[in-house]
Amino acid sequence: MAPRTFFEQSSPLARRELLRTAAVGTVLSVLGGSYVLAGDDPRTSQKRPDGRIRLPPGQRLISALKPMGGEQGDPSPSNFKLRVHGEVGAPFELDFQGLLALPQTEMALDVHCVTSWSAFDVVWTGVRVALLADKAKVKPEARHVIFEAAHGYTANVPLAEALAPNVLVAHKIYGKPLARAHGAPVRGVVPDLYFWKSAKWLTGIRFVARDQPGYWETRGYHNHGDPWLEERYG
Ligand SMILES: Nc1nc2c(c(=O)[nH]1)N[C@H]1C(S)=C(S)[C@@H](COP(=O)(O)O)O[C@H]1N2
Ligand SMILES: [Mo]
Repeated sequence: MAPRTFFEQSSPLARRELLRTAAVGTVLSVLGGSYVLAGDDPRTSQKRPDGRIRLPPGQRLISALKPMGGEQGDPSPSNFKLRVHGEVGAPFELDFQGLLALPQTEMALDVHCVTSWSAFDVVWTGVRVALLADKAKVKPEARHVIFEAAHGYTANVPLAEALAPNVLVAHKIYGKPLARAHGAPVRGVVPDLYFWKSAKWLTGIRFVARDQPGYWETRGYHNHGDPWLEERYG
């Protein structure tokens, strides 16, 4: 028999007591039956390859990205230009066709918004920032990457973290072009930092020697933004 939820048959007081004492994913034995805590998704307590628990502390899982706003850029692929520049030996510019002509990566990645929602297995398609860095011949002086977006929005990421294989310049989500609200035509995706680091309406990738706190980092948010360390506020 499939386990029923404890909530289907418990009083509000019992629920409260239970929630106070039971951890996420707890399987309960009640009157001989077995019950899984309602609202829990077993994926939240999985271990990642890096050993961390999949759902960072203080986050709750939702089923899809929430559009979080921001000053939108031009969504038209034909007007798109991406500058790859800064501390590099071979700066270049890509138009949308140029981006598509590079080797593409498709990955299911979890994202974590500082407002406390997370979404699992969001499928992105795009080009690795590491590949753009190689192509631009990043100089040894470079230590940080500034993701540049429409209307002056920026987000800073340490170089080593920006070169991780799951950091993308993405143009598709679940195999379809990005919606305008989610950054069309192209956005950054930096899944292991809070989602404000994933700049929508991307216009540039700039490699810099000295760190340069970006839009939210200069407005009270943490300079780094690691969800597992709850680096929410600066
Ligand atoms: N250009 C730009 N990028 C941005 C933002 C923004 O305001 N402007 N907001 C950030 C924040 S705070 C979050 S949580 C995510 C939200 O992305 P979504 O709207 O696709 O969920 O985008 C990030 N990227
Ligand atoms: Mo956010």
